[in-house]
Amino acid sequence: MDIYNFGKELIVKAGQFVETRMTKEFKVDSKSNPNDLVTDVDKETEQFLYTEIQEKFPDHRIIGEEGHGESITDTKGVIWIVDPIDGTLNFVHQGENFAISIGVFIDGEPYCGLIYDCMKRDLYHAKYQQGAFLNDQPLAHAKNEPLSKSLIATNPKRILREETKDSFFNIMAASRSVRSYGSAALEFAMLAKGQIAALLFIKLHPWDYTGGQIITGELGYKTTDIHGNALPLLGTTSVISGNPEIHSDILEFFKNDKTLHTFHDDFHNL
Ligand code: 2AM
Ligand code: CA
Repeated sequence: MDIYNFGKELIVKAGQFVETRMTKEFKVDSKSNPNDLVTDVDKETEQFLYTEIQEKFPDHRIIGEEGHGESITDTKGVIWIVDPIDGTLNFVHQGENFAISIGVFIDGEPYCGLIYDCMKRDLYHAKYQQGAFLNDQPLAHAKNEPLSKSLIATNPKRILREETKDSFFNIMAASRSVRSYGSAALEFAMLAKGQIAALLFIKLHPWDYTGGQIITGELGYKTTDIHGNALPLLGTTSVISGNPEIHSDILEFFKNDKTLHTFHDDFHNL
């Protein structure tokens, strides 16, 4: 079985694991701050993914949100970038609206992207240059719409800091309206379905965006950082994703925003 088909089966199995495990008691801890949560289910699901991938493909490497692959510093060979639960706050507070996210890269080049909304049993998947699908249905190509006619998604709490709030306010004011769903992976899934036209994040990790970037990339959506640069596979970055027209509209807003650029580059230690 090839990596893509193995990945599709694996992510659904991991979803079944989450669904079963969440019905039993689990511990909730905080990480970088009291609102940055991790549960036993996040850790056990990452371990499940890790063990299954290692068993099938011993030479593949795995980077996960909950600690796997922390020492990886190059992108040679096959790398699986996994988020066992994207939207942990939704998982804890709502018991839904979270997803498992996987991006697979070969020598740093995209190979396939997978996002599984296990509570809805919706699998979003794409193999590089072979189209993107929701379950068995092909997803439609991106339509160009300007910011003024678009719904955009962002995380209000993260952009409300002093250094970024004005820049993001200007974009929000220029859009039709703003949504926030609490899972970057599911917001990429909504972009893939054409339900929102753009996503804006000041800071994400590769496990939050690689699956979604590959899937939406197949449909003609563009994803870069606020400068218009390609996103890294290691480290943190800002993320602007959308149809080509809105992506360029948003970068235009940021172009001469020196305050934002300075804050951003310090924030990501560039
Ligand atoms: P997570 O649930 O896997 O942690 C919410 O807007 C999105 O931001 C989610 O995809 C969430 O991923 C991510 N997120 C949560 N905490 C974060 C942090 N400290 N830094 C960057 N992204 C974060
Ligand atoms: Ca996570």
